[in-house]
Amino acid sequence: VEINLEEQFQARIDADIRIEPKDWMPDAYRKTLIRQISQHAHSELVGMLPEGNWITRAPSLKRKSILLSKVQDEAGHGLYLYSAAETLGASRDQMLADLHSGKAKYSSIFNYPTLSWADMGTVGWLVDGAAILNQVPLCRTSYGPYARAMVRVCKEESFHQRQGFEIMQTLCEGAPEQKAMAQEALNRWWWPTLMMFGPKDADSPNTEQSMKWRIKRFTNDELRQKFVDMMVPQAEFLGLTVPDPALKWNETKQGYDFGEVNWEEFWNVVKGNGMCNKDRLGARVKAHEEGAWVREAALAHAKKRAAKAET
Ligand code: FAQ
Repeated sequence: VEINLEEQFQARIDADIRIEPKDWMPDAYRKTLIRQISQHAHSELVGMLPEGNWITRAPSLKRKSILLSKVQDEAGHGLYLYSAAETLGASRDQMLADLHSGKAKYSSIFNYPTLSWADMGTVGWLVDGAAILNQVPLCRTSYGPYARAMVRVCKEESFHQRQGFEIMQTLCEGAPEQKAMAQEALNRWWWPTLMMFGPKDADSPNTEQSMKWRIKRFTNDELRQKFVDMMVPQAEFLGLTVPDPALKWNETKQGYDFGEVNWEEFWNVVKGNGMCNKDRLGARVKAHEEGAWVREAALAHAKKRAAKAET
């Protein structure tokens, strides 16, 4: 019977019929989704920290209010994603406990420090650019609640990316010192952004199965290539230099050849030894603990209202 169910399940996937929470699904499909969606949710939450660092130091009121709402959007994305993971039977308390204990992963990119205002431009332009490339195909992922959450997330991400690019453009059209700041930020963020797409396909244990299940629509290397091809002309437009001496247009493949990512650095950051891993987790745990009274108050209020409704 089990084999039959599994065949039927794959046939639905192959026909591009969405899988919904109450449908039968293989345990491994459920597990993979909980893994990916919760990591994605954690990334949104931890991803608030590098930019949160600049809210009090934004160069103008306008820049401050834009940055503030961008960071709030990221909190919202985290909440949609935790809800999507809950439809698979994961508990939010457990997911958060796994993040706080260091057991759960989140994107390597958020373990790098944001050292100058130009980093706000670069994070918006490059990091959100990478996020969009990865997430637009996820609007067609096979699991319904994840796909639907991605639609709104992608709309907000494209606004984020535009605002990042606009910061870069302003810096690049400004004083030589401003342009130098933009270049310096690009130099630090370029390679870590390429790492966001994950290990090379040959070293990616999850890609093959996730492609069969249409959780992923493109492989890590395919998305990384698309990203380089999209970003190089934008860097040229800004008058910035991508810090990769191996970067070269390849006429045959109609795309750029580029250098090798430092995979040792990538795994080191994933394992928890990046520049900011300890700071980031520390800040999340502190925020969670300091927010305990809000959760308690909300619960007490809900109980009171339920009791009132009974009488
Ligand atoms: N960092 O076999 P694969 C954002 C792990 S965007 C840390 O290739 P998979 C928006 C991977 O989990 C960022 N770990 O895995 C924003 C796996 O470990 P596991 C978040 C990484 O899942 C912007 C192992 O390596 N976006 O937050 C990374 O098939 C600005 C082997 O890898 C998403 O999460 C990494 N970079 O492919 C917010 C998108 N890469 O679990 C604020 C959804 C890989 O077996 C400011 N996720 N690992 O122990 C995905 O598309 C996929 O999960 C990939 C990885 C592509 C990330």
